[in-house]
Amino acid sequence: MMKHLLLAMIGTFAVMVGAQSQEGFISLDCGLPIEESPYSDPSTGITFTSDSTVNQTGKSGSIDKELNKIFRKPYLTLRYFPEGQRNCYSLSVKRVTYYLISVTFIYGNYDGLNVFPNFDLYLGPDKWTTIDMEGRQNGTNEEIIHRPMSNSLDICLVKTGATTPMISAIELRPLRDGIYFMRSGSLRKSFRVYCSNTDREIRYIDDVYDRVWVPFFSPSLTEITTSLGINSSGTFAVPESVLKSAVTPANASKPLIITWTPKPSNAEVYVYMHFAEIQTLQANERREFDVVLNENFTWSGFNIPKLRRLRTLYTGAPIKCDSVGCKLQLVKTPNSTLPPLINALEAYTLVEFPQVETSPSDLAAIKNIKATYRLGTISWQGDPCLPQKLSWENLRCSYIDTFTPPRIVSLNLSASGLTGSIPPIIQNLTQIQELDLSNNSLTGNVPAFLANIKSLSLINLSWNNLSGSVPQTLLDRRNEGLVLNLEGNPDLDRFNSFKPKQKKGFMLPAIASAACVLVVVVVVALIFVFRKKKLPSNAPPSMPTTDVGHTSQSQPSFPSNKIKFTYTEVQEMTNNFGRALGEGGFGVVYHGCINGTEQVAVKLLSQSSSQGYKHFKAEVELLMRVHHINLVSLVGYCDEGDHLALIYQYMPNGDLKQHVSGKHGGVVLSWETRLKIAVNAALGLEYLHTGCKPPMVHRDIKCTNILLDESFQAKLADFGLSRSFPTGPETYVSTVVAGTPGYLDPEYYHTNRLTEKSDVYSFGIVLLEIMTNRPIIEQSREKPHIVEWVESMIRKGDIGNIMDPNLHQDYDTGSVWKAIELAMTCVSHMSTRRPNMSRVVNDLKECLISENLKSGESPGMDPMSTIKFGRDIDESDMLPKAR
Ligand SMILES: *[C@@H]1O[C@H](CO)[C@@H](O)[C@H](O)[C@H]1NC(C)=O
Ligand SMILES: *[C@@H]1O[C@H](CO)[C@@H](O)[C@H](O)[C@H]1NC(C)=O
Ligand SMILES: *[C@@H]1O[C@H](CO)[C@@H](O)[C@H](O)[C@H]1NC(C)=O
Ligand SMILES: *[C@@H]1O[C@H](CO)[C@@H](O)[C@H](O)[C@H]1NC(C)=O
Ligand SMILES: *[C@@H]1O[C@H](CO)[C@@H](O)[C@H](O)[C@H]1NC(C)=O
Ligand SMILES: *[C@@H]1O[C@H](CO)[C@@H](O)[C@H](O)[C@H]1NC(C)=O
Ligand SMILES: *[C@@H]1O[C@H](CO)[C@@H](O)[C@H](O)[C@H]1NC(C)=O
Ligand SMILES: *[C@@H]1O[C@H](CO)[C@@H](O)[C@H](O)[C@H]1NC(C)=O
Ligand SMILES: *[C@@H]1O[C@H](CO)[C@@H](O)[C@H](O)[C@H]1NC(C)=O
Ligand SMILES: CC(=O)N[C@H]1CO[C@H](CO)[C@@H](O)[C@@H]1O
Repeated sequence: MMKHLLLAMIGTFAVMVGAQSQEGFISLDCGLPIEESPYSDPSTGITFTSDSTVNQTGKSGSIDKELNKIFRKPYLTLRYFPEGQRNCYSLSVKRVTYYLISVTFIYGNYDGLNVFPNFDLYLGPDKWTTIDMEGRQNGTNEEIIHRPMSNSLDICLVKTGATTPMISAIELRPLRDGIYFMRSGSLRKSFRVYCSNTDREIRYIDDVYDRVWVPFFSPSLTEITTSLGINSSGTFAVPESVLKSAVTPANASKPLIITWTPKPSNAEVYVYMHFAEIQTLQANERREFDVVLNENFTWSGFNIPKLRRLRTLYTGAPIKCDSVGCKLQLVKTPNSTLPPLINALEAYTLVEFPQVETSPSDLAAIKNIKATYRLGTISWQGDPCLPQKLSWENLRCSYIDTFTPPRIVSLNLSASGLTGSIPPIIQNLTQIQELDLSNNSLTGNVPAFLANIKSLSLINLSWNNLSGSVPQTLLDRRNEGLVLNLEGNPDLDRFNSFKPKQKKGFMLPAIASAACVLVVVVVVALIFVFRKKKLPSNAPPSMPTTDVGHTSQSQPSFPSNKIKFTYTEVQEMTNNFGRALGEGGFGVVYHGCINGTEQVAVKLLSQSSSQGYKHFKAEVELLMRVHHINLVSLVGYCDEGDHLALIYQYMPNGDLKQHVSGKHGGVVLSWETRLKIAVNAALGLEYLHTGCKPPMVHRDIKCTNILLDESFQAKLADFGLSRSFPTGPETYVSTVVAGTPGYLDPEYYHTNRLTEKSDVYSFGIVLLEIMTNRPIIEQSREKPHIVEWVESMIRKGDIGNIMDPNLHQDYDTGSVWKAIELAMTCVSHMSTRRPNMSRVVNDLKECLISENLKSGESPGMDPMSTIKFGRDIDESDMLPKAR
């Protein structure tokens, strides 16, 4: 019964061509001479352009003339890449949009060698698949549903052996959000078929997304067709022509079985089954069957409505098939008078692309440098740092983990024939440590901005034609250990001449981290002070934890007295604790005033309990170390006997929770304001995770810990549970799981393994909360936890019901949809599938942009304006269940 499904590239029927828009389509005919571009593909009406319109390397070729009759026009020419290991197409795309990406390879003995190529295909920094064309006379095709995370998408061919990589066509089609919903990852197509005993392939213009539907039939099946219309409206937008035929088992009492082997066999499989009753049933007739997929997914007593209307059943949770393969069985129930039926079927496997691309600012800068100097280096294609083994020549990158963008730390353009002046764009490489531009023909001054790149420890400008004087600021940097080589520049002013420093091998770490070390020293000293004071009392000794700072070679220095207050001063500033603002973790918070003007919030620790003291210490430590506009700042503290108090800047607008729930003045925050607050909070968290060394985890992100100042600028508060976490391969294992129920990362709960991804999870919950304004856990709900509840609503197609009714639908659906998707990705069960905070910040900004554009958009331009997901599935009880 199994049928291997190869994309039929031959003998396609002509499709009527309409003037329907191909908006967002990218259709590249590789190797097509530029003068023949663009043209309209006779078989589909799709406009193809030559790949010369996007910049790339390689040479063009044509398949054997003998084969010209069999293949479609876009596949007659190709581009091959005899030079370099990696060659890329860099395509402009809309970020965070789902694309159907299809690449086609037809060898056609273009080189007369009759050797089928074998190479790797990459999508951005990650490997997509291996293209092995051995024996593929009819060529091969790969298709994936993928969401690019930046505005540029690299499709790269990587030479892995003796053969030369080649490609015939690249096609990208933007999809409406919500058709193929994934919390993370991309869907690689196994097959997409419609059940019909023909050889006609259906695609654009029948399918507005240009999905290619190939016919599927077998002698063990019976085909039924209809000439009547079918209502195929709904999320999946399956073309009516696809639904006009269906199959049933040839022997009506046997089940209908479809099997296939996913690649790899242990891949997570996603299946979409499309059903429409196309026979006219009598009153006493009934078609009902069980849908079973490898025993993991079962839908019992499925019946298609008698109306000719599309119904789609899909695997909500991924399924794994066993080594034998996937087996879909449609089994007639005893009550059914008719055999099972199916019209169309799609199967995908999940591919994870976990690697985060090189930092966008570094990427923009290096691309600019490449263009400025017209660097033709063949290796300078695709992502500069990734994959590591293919990183660009002449530069080095730093890598932390797969979800932290790599940074460029060294650029060596020695003897690269550079002319002109040193471009200011170098400043944008903010983490560069070594810059070697020696032995070129650079002219002009030595720019002063080089002194501002704090990370630089080596600058080699020797053997150029630089002139003028050397900026004093740059010369001064040598005192900090900067190695500066300027020899061999005859016109360089010798007035403030430099002496090449002999001090070799001494290099200070970047200033930023030096400052951090200093602060850590201060903190260590502070802890020391606290300990000394606390130990004699009966408070349990709370040892300074080793996970905060470990360097202390210099003299301990004490925090400035300005921030230390006496208990009497605290009493005074709070008017003897006259006005309580609320209860925070481990203590009551009072309103206060310093010098009669500066308003403050004073947290008085209830008891000198071990927990309270630990909390106090952790918070002081953190707030002394870190400063960021989106973190609440510490004005001072009091540590006098048993009196412990923390004094913060006052946040007049209270916490986010009050605002979302309308308990703060009853004013409903608009969706735009909520998004802005989310962006601010995300920036604060991003700073803790990446801007601070060692990185910190907040551990208690929730709406009540996001405070708002007078202009609704959000700041994170309550760092009592915060911890720094190691960046190495080992993760911090905490003995006590702390945090707030509902917000707590389930993975952390089970493993006690602390990473910044736990904060990402909690942040996802915050996002859901500000969208829905519903309790995180509500036992009376069918799905008590908010994540499951939202998921069930998405499946029901009920976006309106997800959002806070107080918003009165005054929001851009596209913006909301992106935010929901982002939140759901943040709350992925597996921490590796959650985005990092930099990505969260970017995505939220994206949501904000589309929300801001809301008023200005023209109707029909917004692909999401009519979104209703899962509309084919009427009832929630239609949801597939995993068994
Ligand atoms: C190529 O396609 C033709 C026509 O469909 C078919 O007869 C032939 O078997 C195919 N060749 C291979 C190697 O699949
Ligand atoms: C198709 O079904 C949808 C409901 O799913 C309905 O709104 C629409 O009017 C129907 N179209 C036709 C032509 O019957
Ligand atoms: C149909 O299947 C049933 C059950 O497997 C079998 O008894 C019957 O002989 C089959 N009929 C035909 C025509 O093959
Ligand atoms: C699915 O079922 C197969 C047996 O058919 C089992 O081996 C496999 O572990 C199951 N996978 C999941 C994800 O439930
Ligand atoms: C099957 O039909 C019988 C009798 O009509 C009925 O009692 C029973 O509930 C039906 N079963 C299902 C699953 O619909
Ligand atoms: C370089 O950095 C500046 C300031 O951050 C920014 O405005 C500019 O757009 C950047 N240039 C490029 C090419 O990214
Ligand atoms: C840069 O490359 C040249 C040769 O390619 C090498 O001699 C030089 O040491 C390199 N510079 C640095 C800073 O590594
Ligand atoms: C400079 O580069 C040239 C080749 O471009 C090389 O022959 C020469 O030795 C280099 N000089 C120095 C000082 O590295
Ligand atoms: C600077 O470049 C020159 C020429 O390439 C080289 O001879 C010299 O060793 C380099 N100096 C340093 C400090 O890398
Ligand atoms: C479209 C585009 O960017 N084309 C450029 C490709 O690169 C050559 C030089 O290698 C330029 O001349 C083209 O303008």
